[in-house]
Amino acid sequence: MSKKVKDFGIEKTLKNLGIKDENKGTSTGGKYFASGKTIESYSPVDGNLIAKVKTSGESDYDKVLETAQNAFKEFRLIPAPKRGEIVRQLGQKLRQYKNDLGKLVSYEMGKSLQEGLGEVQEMIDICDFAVGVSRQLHGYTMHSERPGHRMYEQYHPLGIVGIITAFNFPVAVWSWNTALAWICGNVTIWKPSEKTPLCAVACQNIMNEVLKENNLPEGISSVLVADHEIGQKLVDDKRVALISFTGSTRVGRMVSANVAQRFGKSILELGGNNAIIISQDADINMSIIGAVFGAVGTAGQRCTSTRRLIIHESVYDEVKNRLVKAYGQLKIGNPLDESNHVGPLIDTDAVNMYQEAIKKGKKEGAKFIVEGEVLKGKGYESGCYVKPCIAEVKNSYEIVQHETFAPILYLIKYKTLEEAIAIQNDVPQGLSSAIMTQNLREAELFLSHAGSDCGIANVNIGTSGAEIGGAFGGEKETGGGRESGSDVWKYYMRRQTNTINYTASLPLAQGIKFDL
Ligand code: UN1
Repeated sequence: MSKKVKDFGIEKTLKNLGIKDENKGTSTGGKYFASGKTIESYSPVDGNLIAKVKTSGESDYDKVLETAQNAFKEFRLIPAPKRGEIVRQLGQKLRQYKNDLGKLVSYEMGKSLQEGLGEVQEMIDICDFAVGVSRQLHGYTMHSERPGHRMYEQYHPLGIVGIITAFNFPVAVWSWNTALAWICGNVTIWKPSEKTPLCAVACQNIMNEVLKENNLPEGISSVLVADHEIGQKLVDDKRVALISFTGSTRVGRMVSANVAQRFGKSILELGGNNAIIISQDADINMSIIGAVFGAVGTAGQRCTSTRRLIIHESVYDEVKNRLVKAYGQLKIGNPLDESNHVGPLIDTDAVNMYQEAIKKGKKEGAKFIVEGEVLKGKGYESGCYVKPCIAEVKNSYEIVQHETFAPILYLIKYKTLEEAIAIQNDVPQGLSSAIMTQNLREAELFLSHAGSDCGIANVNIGTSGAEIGGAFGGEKETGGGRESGSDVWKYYMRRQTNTINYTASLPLAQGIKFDL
């Protein structure tokens, strides 16, 4: 461990979270399994090996599934508000571990410490939210068309919920799914990204404390640190009622087809290609902050990252010049050092993709006004640090139509708002979108049926940083799923319609006569 990282107290953080040099990556909350290969987690911050994790093998998989199945039989009988109490306790533990977990997120994934802490805050928020929802799993009561009949609907748990998450939000996305899945009476099996296994081990250690303190059966919350083959088994497994998948559109397309093939349910949270429209009536100061944070926050690796700025021709040069100036002031370096704005990309594969995208963009005609570069030298030894860059492009370029998980920002000029909205919508993805304007007519048009086609549409806010209280997700190639707030809990339950006849006769619906 380098001296620099010692200064940030990583060793203590790992200890507090129960991370050892070698960890067993699969746990049902009681037993640990580790018959698979060993993976090593290197930090993109300094390139150092943080710890090793033994993954689960084929034989572990069935044991985990069986344990989860058994746990479900018990867990579904616990009243929903009591299940909420368990989620409340998880939220309390997360408050206790917030600093450590936030720091581990920052060190293993590379996002800034502030964003790492923000991610843990999202976990705490969703726990609080889910506790409230645990007393509000409401269904409707309808009036029957038949006399002496009562009709209503109720929601029942699904069973096992499989959660497959990406490296960029290595803890929050698990909690969005798990907190809701549990209050709904489901048990969960989490397959985290192989790029951030220690974050998953830490969450599981925290969860295990809650399970133990409440004498709950093992199998309510399992984690499977495993390769994509085991992930595929989970996707194909009939015992898994719902797969919540967060990741690329390419993989999501396969997951969606495979789960549909067996009539399972899925929640898909796939790629975004998010734009901010900056109108002639925008507050330019606010627009610059929103755009820069959206583009370079998490080094451009959020699915909500701002990839495109669609700027009115009358303010185009001003916005462009101020962006160039702002990018000149960005400090790139160790994300645990709070004076830095931008940390590393997740690994050198991501760096290669960043370079490829720049090359491709240039070939298509992109004019770079802030050049990209892979940073070398002191503090950049991991090889994962890149310079955020800006290019003037046409929306039709193939590279602009594609989501590159890196801090590359594209500028596009527009004349009329209708044209800007058409450009904003003219990509295969439909996650997040925003308009910066102080003009009510523009704002409302953007939010109308003729406006943004995305799952998230903001006014005077950037594209990233959604609160957990709203339903999170997007349309088109983003997959159509919704996670976290609002009435998303309904995805985690099956709806049942009940009709009860409390008379001594049996009238048929639709007035059908059938006498014996
Ligand atoms: C993601 O990038 O996968 O809205 C999730 C945001 C965060 C979540 C992003 N609350 O940027």
